[in-house]
Amino acid sequence: MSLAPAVAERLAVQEIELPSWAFANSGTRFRVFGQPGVPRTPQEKIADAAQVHALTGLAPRVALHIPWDLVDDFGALATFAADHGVGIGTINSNTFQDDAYKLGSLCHSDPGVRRKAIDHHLACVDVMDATGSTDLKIWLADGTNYPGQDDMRARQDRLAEGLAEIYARLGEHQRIVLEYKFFEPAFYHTDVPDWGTSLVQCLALGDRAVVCLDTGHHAPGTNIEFIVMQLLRLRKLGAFDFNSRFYADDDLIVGAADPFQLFRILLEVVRGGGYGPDSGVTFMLDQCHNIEQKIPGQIRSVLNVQEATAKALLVDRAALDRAQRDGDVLAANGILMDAFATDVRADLADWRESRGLPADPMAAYAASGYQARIEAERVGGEQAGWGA
Ligand code: LRH
Ligand code: MN
Ligand code: MN
Repeated sequence: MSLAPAVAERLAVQEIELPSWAFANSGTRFRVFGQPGVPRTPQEKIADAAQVHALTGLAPRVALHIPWDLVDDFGALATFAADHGVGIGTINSNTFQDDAYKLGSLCHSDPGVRRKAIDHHLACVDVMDATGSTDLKIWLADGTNYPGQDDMRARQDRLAEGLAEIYARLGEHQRIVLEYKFFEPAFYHTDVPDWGTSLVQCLALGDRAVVCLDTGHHAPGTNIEFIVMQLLRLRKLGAFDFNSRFYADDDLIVGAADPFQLFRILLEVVRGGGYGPDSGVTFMLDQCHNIEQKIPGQIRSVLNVQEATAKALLVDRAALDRAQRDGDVLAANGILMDAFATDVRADLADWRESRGLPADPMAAYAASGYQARIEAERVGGEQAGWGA
């Protein structure tokens, strides 16, 4: 059996951005674990990400986090990336690692702190201008730990005001993607805790403000594919941060904890027109590889997304529509499960080979000698920023 031409064709347009921070040292709240050969500079992170793309054909862009990836000349960094066969993707702002932001950033009660946070985002747009990036991803650690600590309503108003100033600075082809997260690091309330809040803030801004859905940012049992459906229906889903979780914001390998959930999410993505380069939906990984090797961890991750996508594309839509119209519950469910249970791995290996890629990218990386080379060449790799 081989992949149907229609499926193969659609898989060929898949693009998944890699986060630069996935390649650097990371860990938990309790310990950052160093690994030999990790990148010391943004350039080395990009070089590692380029390996993932070279072996899978799936990851043509690298997302940056500012200031983790600060360089003097971002234009030169974009050229460096292009020389390595990749581009610069989403620019992620960071207002969670500065003492000034202890009580918040865009939502802080002190106008001076809000000014600093807004200016940081304006500087991120300068980076986008230099790199050609189109998306400014905003995730805020803002929130409170204790009831009464601050005025939730005033914080929401300050947020709207700050976002409006940042939005006004965007170029015509640039967007804000506003990420939500239900808790952590704040535990009583979070200022952008859910897709509804993100949506409401984005609607107030305009067409070029859209929601980012990080798959790890929901309470256990949340029907994430329903959120995907609703945001696509409203044309307000802008991006995914893919990862997987067992308990909280685990940042584990996408598709590792719950491949069925990933399949269901991708099914709604395909159903709702969120798949492909012109859909307006950016696929990105947001992961850390604390105990496993980083480059193979990223290779496995993009392959997991590809595999789940292939299965989602396999669903017999016409048969499903018929079963749904007929109210045939078991037939409809069976059609989905047939697609999910299909083992597409051999077909995907053939498909890769037909495109001049290694059939088994994990094995190809292990055989490439790249890991031994970076371990010998690089000493003193840097942290992603976690626990720094
Ligand atoms: C927050 C988050 C957000 C950050 C990233 C490093 O938990 O998901 O996207 O920018 O982690
Ligand atoms: Mn995220
Ligand atoms: Mn997260």
